[in-house]
Amino acid sequence: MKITDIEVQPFKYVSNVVRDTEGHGHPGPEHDVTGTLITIVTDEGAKGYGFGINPDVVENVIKPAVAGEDPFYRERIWQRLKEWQRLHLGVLSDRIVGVIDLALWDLAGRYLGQPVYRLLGGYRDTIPAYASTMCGDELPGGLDTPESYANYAEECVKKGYKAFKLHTWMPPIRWAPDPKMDVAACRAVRERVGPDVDLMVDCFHYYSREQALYLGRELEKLGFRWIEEPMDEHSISSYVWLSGQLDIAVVGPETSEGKMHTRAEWIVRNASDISRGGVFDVGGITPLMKIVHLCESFGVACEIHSPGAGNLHVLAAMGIPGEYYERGLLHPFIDYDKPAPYLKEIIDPLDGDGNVHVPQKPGLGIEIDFDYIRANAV
Ligand code: LLH
Ligand code: MG
Repeated sequence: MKITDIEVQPFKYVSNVVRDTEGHGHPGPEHDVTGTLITIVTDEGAKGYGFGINPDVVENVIKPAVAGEDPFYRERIWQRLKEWQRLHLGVLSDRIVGVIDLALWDLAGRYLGQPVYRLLGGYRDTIPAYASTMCGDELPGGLDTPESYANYAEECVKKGYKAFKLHTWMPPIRWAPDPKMDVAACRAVRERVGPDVDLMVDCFHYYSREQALYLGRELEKLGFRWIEEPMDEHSISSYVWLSGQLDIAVVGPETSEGKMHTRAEWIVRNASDISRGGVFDVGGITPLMKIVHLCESFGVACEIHSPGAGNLHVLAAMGIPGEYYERGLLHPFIDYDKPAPYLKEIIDPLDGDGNVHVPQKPGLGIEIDFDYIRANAV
């Protein structure tokens, strides 16, 4: 089998998530967004799908690297794209490599009539989820006060969630960041949901060592499960310093570049207690499984970053603790259960016990609404 083409179909849809000046998402007015559907096409009719690469990147970088390849040679294709990144990182991010890698896994699953997690080697088909909030805001009744976080946490627990993660306030909010406000929100949530719900925090990502230590020690008193990315992840020494002093688990790295190499360095330096990564942080399912096996070799748990089909299949194929699926980002004003207009259904419905179930359809199991995309083609 050979890859004969990679098609890109731009299309319009309406979104009500807006980005603030620092790039964080919040609820906002409806507006048009342009997306792209990526289709890997082969000479035998097998296809794999993904979203979100611009046509010029596909034309100038992806096609030269993968055209004519056997789509089942995922490792060779991934290694080649990684090599292309050395000189073309400006256009070929790990996110883009991840889209191609996921589309190749999707193609393999569709062709073989198997869900991706079974091709990876299945371990479980049900994964507990945590409710992961958007970053704090100043929307009345949204995520604007410690009490609002507590109200929302209570609502999530009523829906079945057994765990809740706060993304707290960050710039451009005038008074943020503020570790004391983070503690106030965490305390309000703990008091509201009681001792049996796992709680985590993902705060401003550029606190100083002292601010992060203060926050960590307060969270220990509140019985939090973990603290995530409180400092710039490029400073591994800062994380060694922090982890060495805290009892609460430090999770990371999440956004740091370097794929499995970075995770290996963090593990050998004891920079965190639990490792982290998601398919779009590290360049796909192929490298994320390497990270999972790396963690397993060192007896380190790995918490997977972000929702989505690729991460769900990896979680279902992990034989080591990667305890939770990150379901979000959630907000009281956003209906997460409503599928994006170009999808027929969401990938990760929540059951009443706070679990998500890995899709059993061939491939990644994303139900694409091809009619919608055709009707809204740009
Ligand atoms: O800063 C943000 O917007 C969030 O932290 C975001 O990156 C989110 O994906 C995350 O970190 N989840 O764990
Ligand atoms: Mg995070």
